[in-house]
Formats: sequence, C-alpha cells, structure tokens
Amino acid sequence: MYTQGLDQKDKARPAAGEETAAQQDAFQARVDAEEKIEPKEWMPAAYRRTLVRQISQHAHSEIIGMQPEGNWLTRAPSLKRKAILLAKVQDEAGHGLYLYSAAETLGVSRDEMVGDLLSGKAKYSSIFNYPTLTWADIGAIGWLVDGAAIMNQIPLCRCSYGPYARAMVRVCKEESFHQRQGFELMLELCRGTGAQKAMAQDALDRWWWPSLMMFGPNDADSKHSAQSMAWKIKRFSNDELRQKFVDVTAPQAEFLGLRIPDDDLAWNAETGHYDFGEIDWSEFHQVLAGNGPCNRERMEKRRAAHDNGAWVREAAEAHAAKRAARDAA
Ligand code: BYC
Repeated sequence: MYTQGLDQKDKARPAAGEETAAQQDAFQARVDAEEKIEPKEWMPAAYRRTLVRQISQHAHSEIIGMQPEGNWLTRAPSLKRKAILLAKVQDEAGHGLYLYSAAETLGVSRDEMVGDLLSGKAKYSSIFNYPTLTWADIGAIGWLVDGAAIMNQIPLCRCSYGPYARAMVRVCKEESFHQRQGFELMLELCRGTGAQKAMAQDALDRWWWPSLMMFGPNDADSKHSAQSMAWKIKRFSNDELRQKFVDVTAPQAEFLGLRIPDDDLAWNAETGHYDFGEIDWSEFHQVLAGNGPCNRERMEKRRAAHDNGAWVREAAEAHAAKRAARDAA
C-alpha cells in the first residue's frame, strides 16, 4: 500500500545537480513548519538518500536482531517465557517489514536493500553482534537493548518523513512491551537464588557498554547528525539520547540490586544527570568493521535463511502472476 504509484517515475524526484536553492529553501521551510514530507512530494536527493540509509539499516537491525533472541526459543525455561519470547521475536520481524515498506516509499526496492545487507554494504546495529550466552541475556536485551531502542525511536515518531514517523508509532508501542518484559525477567532473576542473581549481573556486565554504543558515535564524530537534525529526521543528538538512557536506567539497576559496570557512574546534582565513563570506541569501530564476536555468524545465518527462502519468494510471485492473469481474463 505504501508503494502504490511509485512505479511511475515521479517528477518530484530531482537529480542532485538539478536542485535549486529556492527548492531547497522551500523544503526547509516546510520542515521547519513541522509539515510531514510524503513520498511523492519534492525532496532533496540527499534527504532521500539519508532516509534510505537510516530506514534500511534500521530494518536490517530488526531482522538480524531476531537471531540472538531466537537462540533461546528452544531453551526458554517455561512455556510462558517461551510464548513471550516467541511473540517478541515475531514482533521484530514485523518491525523489519514495516521499515522495509517505509523505505520502499522512497523508491528503493526490497531486493536492493536486502542485496546491500547480504553483500555487507549496508550496516545493521552493532548490538546484534554480541552473543546470548545465558537465559539472563534475554532479560538484559529486553531491558537494555529495547530500552535504548525506545529512547532513540520515540523521537523518530516525530520524524519529518511521514511513512517513517507513522511506522515508528506502532514499533514504539511494541518495544515498550519488550522493555517491560525484559525488566520483569531481570527482576525475577534478581529475586531468585544467588546463582540467578549472579547470572543477571553477568548479563548486565556484558550488555551495558554495547547498549551505550547503540546510540552511535559521540556528537563530535557523528558525521550525519547536524544535517539529520536540521531536516528533523533526528530530534536529539546521539549523546543527548545516550545521556537520557543512562539517567533512566541507572535507578532501574539500583532497584534490581545490580551494579552497572562503570566506576565513573555517579549522580551529578549540579547537572541533574548521571556522569558516566568513556566508551571503548575502538571496540565499536571493530564491530562496525565486521570484527565483533558474532558478525560472521550473523551474516552466514542471514544468507542461509535468504537462500532457503527462495522457494517461498518464487511461489509468492507465481501465485501473484496467476491471480493477475485471472483478474485480467
Ligand atoms: N551500529 O553519523 P552517525 C532494535 C553508523 S534495532 C552500527 O551518528 P546517524 C531492536 C552510522 O550508520 C535498533 N552502525 O549516523 C531490534 C553511520 O554509518 P554510515 C536499530 C552505527 O545515522 C531487535 C556512522 O556510524 N535502531 O531496536 O546520524 C531487538 C556514523 O554515525 C551505529 C535504529 O536503527 C550502531 N550502533 O545516527 C531489539 C534507529 N551507530 O551509514 C531491539 C534508527 C552509528 O554513514 N537509526 N552507526 O555508513 C538512527 O537513529 C541513527 O541511524 C543512529 C546513527 C543513531 C543509529
């Protein structure tokens, strides 16, 4: 439905060199007036490219993000936990699909986007290159990873590009359920035996820093932020969102009786925020370069799933062609 009519080459799409200053000014005025930009309306080529990059990477993250949690589906400790985890992993698949659809409204095909992921050209979130070693990791992912995702995604509900903003409304509702199930799982472990609490602490120790990296490089090193904020794709900078996440999460860790693995973490009454330690950016860059603990495994699995699903895509196309022929007759 999003892509209706996009198969006709749309006149509103300029080549970068053809854009006039007047067009760009008029576009910026619309953005400044908080108007939503819709698929067939004029937009600068760079705005379109930025959105395709961000939305497709976001979609890929949702799809690759099913793997670390999927790892525990057959080993969940009870039927209730299994049902909850299954629902969550299915939600992530749904998010990926809304996001691919939102990106398609910009004139890029699903095949192109998936091709870029499979060839290694397109990124996905660094966080999904870490392993899920124990059941507590499922709690830590819900609490921290979905918690960080919501912090980043709530402002995206006000993104200037209509289809992305609208997709985010539903995604955020589901993510907040995910975050709460993760926190509740951690709470149950923390109120359980000593061994269960130790497992929860170990998961926090391993997921804390990678969760902070989800927000991207520091503002000074974020090459896209200034332009994305001017276009109101991003509403807050990477560092602002990271700080909000730390401020919300530190008291939750205290409530759980867990220690965040950062000696520099301390409440600062003067700023009204928590101070926290320096992120190991060399680790972040290694993960982005494909050298994280699970990058290769994640991509191998995704490629295999894509190949194994070829017959489904072929069958769907054959079915669509048959229906189209029947309708035409
Ligand atoms: N990992 O200039 P910057 C989820 C890249 S899924 C990998 O600050 P920008 C969930 C960045 O792409 C969570 N790459 O960029 C699913 C850029 O490289 P390129 C995913 C990263 O775009 C299942 C370069 O570094 N959420 O919620 O202004 C289970 C410079 O960065 C990362 C989204 O995708 C990273 N962490 O800001 C549970 C949200 N950080 O493209 C949960 C939408 C940065 O030039 N995306 N890079 O080669 C965004 O909000 C923004 O794209 C970011 C980065 C804040 C992530």
